Order: sequence, then C-alpha cells, then structure tokens
Amino acid sequence: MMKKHVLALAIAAIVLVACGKKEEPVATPAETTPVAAAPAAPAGPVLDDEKVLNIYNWPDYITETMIADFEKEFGIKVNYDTFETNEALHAKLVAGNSGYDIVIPTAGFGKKQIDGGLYQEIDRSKISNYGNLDPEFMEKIAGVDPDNKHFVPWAWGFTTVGINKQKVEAALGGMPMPENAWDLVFNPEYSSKLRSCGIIYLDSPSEILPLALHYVGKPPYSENPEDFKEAGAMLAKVRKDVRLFSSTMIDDIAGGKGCAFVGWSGDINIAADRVKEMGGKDEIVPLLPTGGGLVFIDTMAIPKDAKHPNNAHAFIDFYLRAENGAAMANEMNYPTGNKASLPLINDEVKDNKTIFLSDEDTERLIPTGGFSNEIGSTLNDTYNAFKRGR
Ligand code: SPD
Repeated sequence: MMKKHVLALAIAAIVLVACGKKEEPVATPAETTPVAAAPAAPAGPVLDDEKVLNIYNWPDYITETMIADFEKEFGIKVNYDTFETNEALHAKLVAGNSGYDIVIPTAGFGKKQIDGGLYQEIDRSKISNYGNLDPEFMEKIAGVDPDNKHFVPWAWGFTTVGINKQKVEAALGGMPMPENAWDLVFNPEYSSKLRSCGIIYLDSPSEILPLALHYVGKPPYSENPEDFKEAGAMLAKVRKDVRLFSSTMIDDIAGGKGCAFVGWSGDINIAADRVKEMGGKDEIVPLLPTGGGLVFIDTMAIPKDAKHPNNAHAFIDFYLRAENGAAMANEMNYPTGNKASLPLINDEVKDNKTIFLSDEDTERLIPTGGFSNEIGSTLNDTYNAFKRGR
C-alpha cells in the first residue's frame, strides 16, 4: 500500500517535470511545505531463511486456493501431505524428524503429544490475528492444552451417523427410523437390515471406541478395561453388518459404497454436495442422533523439531484471517472457532443445522476427550478383535 503511495507521488513528480513548468520559482527548503514523514512500513512477519513450509493435514480439509494464496503472498513453497487417522499422525511424530512444520492433531488425542513434549509453544507475538479467535472456544481447548500454549484451532465438527435416505428407508422396509440414529449402526435389529445396502465405519480405534463406549452407557474415554469388554461385545454383534472400514469416506459415500456411515459431519456434508452435483437422486444426510454426536476439535501445532517455525507462525496468522475462517465453513462445511469470520459465512451454511447446531443438539454433543497411553493396548486390542470379527 505504502509503496503504491510513494510510487504515485513519484509518478506525479515525473509528470510535472515532463510538463516543463520551468518558469515556476523553485522553492527553497524553508518555503517547502513539510511533508509528513512517511510512517515506517509495517514490519512483515519474520520468516525463516529457507522459504519452505511443510504441512501435514487430514484429506479434504482445506479450501481450494488457501495454499496457493499463501505461497503467492509470502513467497513460501508449501509442501502439503495428508494423513487419515490420529494414530498415523501420532506414529510419525513419535518417530521424530517428521519434517513437518505444522500438523493438525485432534485436540483430545493430541494431549498425550503435548505431554510427551512433541510440540513447541506457539509464539502469539507472531500471530496478529490471534484475537479473531472465540475466547469461549479457546476455553474448551484449554481443557487439554492449558493456557492454549500449543494448539490453535483449525476446525471442528462431530462424528455422527450419515445415511443415504432413500436406500436406508428401502432397506428398513417400513420399519420406522430409530429415535436414536446410533441404533442404525450399533443395534443389530437395525444394522442387520442395512447389511444389504452397506454400513461403513471410519477405520480407527480412537474414532469407533468412544462412540461404542458411549452407546453402551460408559464414559466415551473410559480408562476401565471392563468397559471396553462391554463395548467390544456390542460391536461384535454388528460386525457382520459392517461392509467397509474406510479412510476415504467422502469418496466411498459419493461412490455409493454404502447406505449408513459412521463419519465426520463436514465430510458427510461434502459427500452430500458431491452427490447432488453429480445429479444423483439419493439424498445423503448427516443425522443428529439423540444420543449425541462426538465432538472433535482439530488444531494446528508446531512439532518441537520443526525446521521452519517462523514460516509456520506466518501460516497460522494467515489462516486466522477472518476471510480464511469463513472460507473453511463456506467451502468445507467446517466451522473454525474464528469469531471474526462469522459475519462472512454464507446464510445457507449458517442455517445448516448440521454445521452450526441448534442449542438442543449442541447440548447433546459428547464432549471431546482422549485416551491415555495406559489404556492404549486395551483400546487397540478391542478394536482389532472387532475388525477381525472375533
Ligand atoms: N476431511 C477431514 C476431516 C477431519 C477430521 N478430523 C477428525 C478427527 C476426529 N477424531
């Protein structure tokens, strides 16, 4: 901006000289109207010498132009890789030297990564847009990251049941939909009927077990191995009805691989939009179970050994611009916890009650959390036994 202003003055001066107004007396320095000293150009962000940024995020979780816009504005080359589960991200971080400068853990799962010293603290002095974040939302994250030292929100949603409405209705054959949508995928009375059109689960212990524990009336992040036995027994009864464990849920839903899905709210909405765009007749609908959806809050974090921490801070600051937060909701169906972005979100998205929930559905949500390392083997064994069908 400043440069443009100076350039305009310079151009004006050249034009005057070119017009040959030589007869005008040249003002002495004393007569010259003092020109206000140009304010110092705002200091740009501090960047690392190497203009590179390595990001590791979930698939289908960034707007179309965000990376290109950042690269263009900051002259930084972004390498962008994706992972499909928190477990995969965790393994990468624990192995060390991941090479990533920003990763996107789910807050509850990432707590043990903070405790294990895998992240560096965020330097808020480098993030001018930090104030755009909703303090109430940050309070929620502080439950796992005290004082919000390591995690900056990326986006949030909830794990829920989605359906292909027409296919599910047909498969239920006149049986009314259950009051609690979790019955469709956890209660054999319903799941056995949906077996023919296909049930798809997300493929990870930390996605499925909290839901199964909650469904059998136990704490979703229980640390009691006995609770896992009950959840495992419930899962065993529906195992034969689960057609697919998916890491590519959007494609699988849009590709018609099933009729009932345990998936993420925004991804089910993305699949619904895709089916509509393809002219499909069936409606894909994320449901709001009376038993509650399981909240997740995904966050940006900088690994301890990141090679480009300044570039990482510049990206976080860029991401926290109001327009970028709004674009995540508008394009990706995920809200971000960026309060300043709210006025920029389209009405259609704001009015979608599976993106911005009603108070009633918000109250029903199962709060975010995480399992300790200690219960890790019980968690994995229960899940693997379920998958193997034993
Ligand atoms: N399209 C990717 C959505 C990201 C989901 N992260 C969810 C983590 C839930 N435990």
